[in-house]
Amino acid sequence: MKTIYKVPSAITSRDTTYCPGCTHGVAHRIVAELLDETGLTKKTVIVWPVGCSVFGYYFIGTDALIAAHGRACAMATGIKRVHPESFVMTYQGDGDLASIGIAETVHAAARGENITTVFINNGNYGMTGGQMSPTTLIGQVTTTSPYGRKPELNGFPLHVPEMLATMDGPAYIARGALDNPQHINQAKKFIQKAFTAQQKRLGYSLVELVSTCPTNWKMTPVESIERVKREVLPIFPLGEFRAVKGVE
Ligand SMILES: Cc1ncc(C[n+]2csc(CCOP(=O)(O)OP(=O)(O)O)c2C)c(N)n1
Ligand code: SF4
Repeated sequence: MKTIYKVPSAITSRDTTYCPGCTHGVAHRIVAELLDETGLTKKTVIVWPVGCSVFGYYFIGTDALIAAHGRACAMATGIKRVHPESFVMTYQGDGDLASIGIAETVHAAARGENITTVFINNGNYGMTGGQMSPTTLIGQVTTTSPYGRKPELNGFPLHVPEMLATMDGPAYIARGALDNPQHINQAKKFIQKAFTAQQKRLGYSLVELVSTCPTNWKMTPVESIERVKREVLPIFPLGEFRAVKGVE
């Protein structure tokens, strides 16, 4: 029988720790497929965050470190500068990257560090029980916004790609989503371009992935996918926000 779909070799045999319907697993899969396709697995170092993907090194078989909460881009900067021949990625949630780690992210982007970030935006702090994060939507109920996020109290959602795209350092900035096959294929293409940016030493690259957290959203997996389409994508539009010459 012809094999038309198989587990990428960069994925390990460990069962993941993710909840049913969580799109962290989908994000892992497309990163692993690209590592296979580019032949980069053996020279890759992934800096994992604090958050639900803290055990990511069990699931994707590259060299790996875990950064203190939010510090992934700072750690990746050091690794890449000391080992410029390595392919260096960070994988971070919205609490990790956009809250406690926003300074490290912005300055890595401003410096044009030759590293790649995969940014999982599920609109809350998943691991710690669903607190409000910088990307929580206006009106969204979380454990720390029980009456819904209010702009006068909590401010507005942070649009990380749009913000970074105003800077000179980044080579490639995009936002994809993981809610349907078309979007997953598009997200993979975006990450492939981010990989190209680093391989050609063009500067910092980041791809945000609009993701689900059914457990803390208190929804079924199907309801959480429907919520992404209905509520999240109108606020976080998909597309490429910056691509310098040479990224393809
Ligand atoms: C310095 C520090 N502050 C706070 C925490 C607690 N903490 C652990 S995970 C987390 C949030 C993770 O949320 P996110 O980055 O959105 O990732 P997700 O779990 O949703 O994938 C927090 C606040 C910590 N571990 N270290
Ligand atoms: S808590 Fe949310 S982000 Fe964490 S594994 Fe479960 S569904 Fe995924």
